[in-house]
Amino acid sequence: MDIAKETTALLERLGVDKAVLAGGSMPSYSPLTGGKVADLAPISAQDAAKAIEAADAAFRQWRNVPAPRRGELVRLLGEELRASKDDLGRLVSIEAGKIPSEGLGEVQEMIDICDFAVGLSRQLYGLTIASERPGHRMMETWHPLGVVGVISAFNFPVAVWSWNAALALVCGNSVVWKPSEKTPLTALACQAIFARAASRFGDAPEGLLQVLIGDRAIGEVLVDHPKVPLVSATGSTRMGAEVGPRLAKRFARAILELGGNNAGIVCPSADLDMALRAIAFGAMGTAGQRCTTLRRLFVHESVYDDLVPRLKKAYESVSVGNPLETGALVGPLIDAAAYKGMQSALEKAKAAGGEITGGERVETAQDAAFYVRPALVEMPKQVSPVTEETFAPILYVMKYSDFDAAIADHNAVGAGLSSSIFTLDMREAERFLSADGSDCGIANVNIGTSGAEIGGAFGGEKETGGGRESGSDAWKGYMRRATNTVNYSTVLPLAQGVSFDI
Ligand code: UN1
Repeated sequence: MDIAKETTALLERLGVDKAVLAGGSMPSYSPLTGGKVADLAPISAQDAAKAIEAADAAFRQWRNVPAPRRGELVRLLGEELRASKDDLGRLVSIEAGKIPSEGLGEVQEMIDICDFAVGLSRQLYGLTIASERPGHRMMETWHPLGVVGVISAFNFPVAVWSWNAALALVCGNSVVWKPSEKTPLTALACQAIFARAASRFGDAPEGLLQVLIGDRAIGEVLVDHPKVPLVSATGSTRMGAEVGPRLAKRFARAILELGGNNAGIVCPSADLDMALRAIAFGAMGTAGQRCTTLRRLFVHESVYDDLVPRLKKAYESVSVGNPLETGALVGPLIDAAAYKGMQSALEKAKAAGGEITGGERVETAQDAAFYVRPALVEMPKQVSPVTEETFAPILYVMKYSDFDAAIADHNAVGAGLSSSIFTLDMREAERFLSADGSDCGIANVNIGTSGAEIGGAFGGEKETGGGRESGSDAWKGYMRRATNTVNYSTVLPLAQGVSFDI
C-alpha cells in the first residue's frame, strides 16, 4: 500500500488542491505506517487573525439570513457528505488509524448531525413567559452569537467539528476551525466538501468557514481573539485548563470536552454475553483512543470468575494490525508518544500490584507505526494510574462486593464523561442513573460507555469540562438569549411594585 499516493488521490477526489499538500514545513503522517503523507504550509498568526476577521464579516451577513434558509446550507453539506462518505471515511482511517467501519461511522455521525441541525433550523424556539404586570408580555429570543472557534482532537478529526459547525451554522454563526496538528488533512477535505455545499447554496457569505492549519500558537490566536465569543475545544484536561481561564479572562464562552476516565459496573444479574461485547468494543475499539473509551471496570465478585477469563480471552485473540490491509479490529496508536504513555502507565500499574494481560507492541514491517495488543489489568484496588486517563487501550478491572462502594469508586476520579452499568435489576439501574449514582454527563444501562448517538447532548462534568455539544438543546450554547418585555398597556407599572413618580 503506497499510503502517500493513496492519500493524495483521495484528497484530490475530495476536492483538495494538490498544490497545498507539498512543499510546506508541517509534515503530516499516517499512524497506519508511520509514513509521511503530506507537507502542509502552516498559516501565520497574522493570517489566522485575518481569517477570523473574515469570518466575523461573514457572520454579520449570515445572522440576517432566516434560520430555515441557513438550514438549507447544512442540508446541502449533509448531501455532500453522503456523496463523499467512502472517501472521507477512508481518509479518516489513514489519518487517525481507525478501522473502516469506524472511519465510515465517523462520517455517518457528521451526516446525522447535519440532518438534526436542518430540523433544528426551524425549531430555534424561545419561551413566552407570563408577566407579573398587566398589559405586558415577556419572551425569550435567541440570536446568533458570532464567530465560533472550534479546536478539535485527532481521535474524532471530523465528527466533532461537524457537531459544532452544523449547529453553529444554523444558529447564524460563522466557524473558524483549528484541527489537531495530527489530523489536518481530513480538515482540508471537510473544507472542500463545505465549499461544494456553499457553492450549490449560491449566496452564502464568503468566509463562513475558515480552517487554520497550524500548531498550538494558532490555537492561541483563536482563543485570545476578541472577535471570537465562543470556543468549543476538545482535547486533554491539561489543554482545557489553559484554554478555559484564557477565555474566561475576556468573558468569552467555552464549550470544553476534555478527558474521560469512563467506568462500567457489572452487577450480579448482568447479561454477561452482552456485557462482554459492550466491554470489548468500549475498551478496545478505536484502539482505546476515544474520550468515551471504557477505562475502568468494577465487576461483582459473584460474576468475576465467569466474566474476566472470557474477557482475557478476547484480549488475547483480538486482531491487531493495519485495518486497511488486514481487517483487524484494533488499529494503531496515533504516535510514539501515545505508545510511551501506555507503557509507562502499565509499568506503574504493575508496581501497584496490577496483573497485566496484553499491552505489548505488535511488530510490523514499519518501525514508525505503533500497534499494541490492548491491555487488561486486574487491579487489587483503584489507585494511580487507574485514577488517571491514559489515552490508550488499557482496561483496569477491579472486583467489588458492595454496590455503594462501587458507585463511590466509580465517581472517585477527576473526569466525569461517560459511564455504564450492566444489570437486570431495576433498583441498581435506577440508582445508577439517580442523583446519587453516576456523576457523569453520560450514564448508560446495558450498553457501553462509547458510541453515543448525536441526538443526545454530548459532554461531561468535573475535569471533562462541563460543555455540551451535539443534540438535545446543546444549540443554546451557540446563541445568545435576549429576554424581552413588551408593554402594550397605556401605563407604566414597575416590577416588584416599586413606585417612582416624577
Ligand atoms: C470523542 O472521543 O471525542 O460517543 C468523541 C462516542 C462518539 C464520540 C466520541 N460518538 O464515542
